[in-house]
Amino acid sequence: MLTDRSRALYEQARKVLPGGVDSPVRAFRAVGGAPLFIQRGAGSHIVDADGNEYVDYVCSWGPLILGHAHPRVVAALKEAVERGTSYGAPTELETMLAGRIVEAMPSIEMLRFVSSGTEATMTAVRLARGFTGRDKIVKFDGCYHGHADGLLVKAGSGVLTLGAPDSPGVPAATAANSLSAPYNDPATVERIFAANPGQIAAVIVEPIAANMGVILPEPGFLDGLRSLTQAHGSLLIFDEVITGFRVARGGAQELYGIRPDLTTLGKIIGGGLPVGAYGGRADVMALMAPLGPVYQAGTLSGNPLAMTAGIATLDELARPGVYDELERRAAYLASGIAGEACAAGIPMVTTRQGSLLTAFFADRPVVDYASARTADTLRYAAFFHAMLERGVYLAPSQFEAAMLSTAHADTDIERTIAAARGAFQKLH
Ligand code: KE4
Repeated sequence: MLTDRSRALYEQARKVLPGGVDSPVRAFRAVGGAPLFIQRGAGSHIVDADGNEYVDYVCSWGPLILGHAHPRVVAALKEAVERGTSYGAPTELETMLAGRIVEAMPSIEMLRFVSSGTEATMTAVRLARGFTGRDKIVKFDGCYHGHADGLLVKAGSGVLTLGAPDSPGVPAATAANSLSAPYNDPATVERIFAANPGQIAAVIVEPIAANMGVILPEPGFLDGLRSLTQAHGSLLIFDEVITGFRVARGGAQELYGIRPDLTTLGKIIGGGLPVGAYGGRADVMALMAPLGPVYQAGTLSGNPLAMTAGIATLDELARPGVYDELERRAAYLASGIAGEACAAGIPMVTTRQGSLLTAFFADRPVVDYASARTADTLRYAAFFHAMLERGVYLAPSQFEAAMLSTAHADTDIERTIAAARGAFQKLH
């Protein structure tokens, strides 16, 4: 597989961008080798700078649930860009996209758009602190909520991939207000509340963890958090930046029937353009400036092009049967890969919810950060490269999720399963 052009571009990039990338997980540090520079995407495929084509299971880390350059999204953007790119003033588009989100997630009575998931979670935490007058928050080991200071404590995704769950530069005083518990461990959360009476503003959780690989909530976990936060006058924040419109139209809160106080969104609601959102109870959102005293602002918040891409994406997702089809194809993929691993005698644990999945090179159930860390990351790295050579682009880290789009056809799944068969032979 020729990658000379990517390598040359990587050398140029490294001279001006730290690590040659604008987001660490793209640097292939966890799997070794140099990152591929991508030239274009179409449907379920991407093409790199050397012309190599791959079935893409990163999907831009989640936004592209319709695949690359979906005709409906492209047409809407082409038409919108002729009217300008940003006004710094309200547009009807924001109300239109907000209406679609509120209709899909009834717990969100009001919301505000920002430009990234990080901005959404950072602001949701500030709002919870403003609403409760309390400073402490509870998060979970291995969950990732973007790179705001207080949330880079025992975080997942890129920080976990780089083996540095806590980042330098976060003041100790800030980190001290972020208490972290093991995922799927409500008893520890209970102990944290007992030890910090009247001090916890919120619990923020990925209702399905997807930043230490995909880990499903065990029965009672999310209900337990809902009851605990209610009992202690704290807010429950569901970080659905990945799961929102991914695992169901109404996100994980629809699947599990939980009504959080605040929800954060991103990725899919922007259709591949920069968007985040936070929202929830109207009485809580009423604290946001200019209505109330809690401040948050953004030059490109509610950007008309991003709103346009989001509206086109959510409208396409509203078609009957879209999620059933995603479920069928993802189940086919997961069972196919698991079957090949079993046939090759390679221990593998596959976790999946809809079109969000992870194949752990592990020999025991993966239910939290500690068990996720038992996965054989060297074997994952070898698998990653063997799949790349066979035209399949997986997440360059064991601790990320694979995602399918509506563009992934059965032929893509069959090609991927065949590639896995060959890759597993190489792993012996
Ligand atoms: P962004 O600031 O990257 O838009 O969103 C932060 C964020 C918040 N919450 C959850 C649950 C998230 O997964 C993320 C970001 N996800 C990672 C991938 N696991 C983004 C990829 C990257 O960092 O390059």
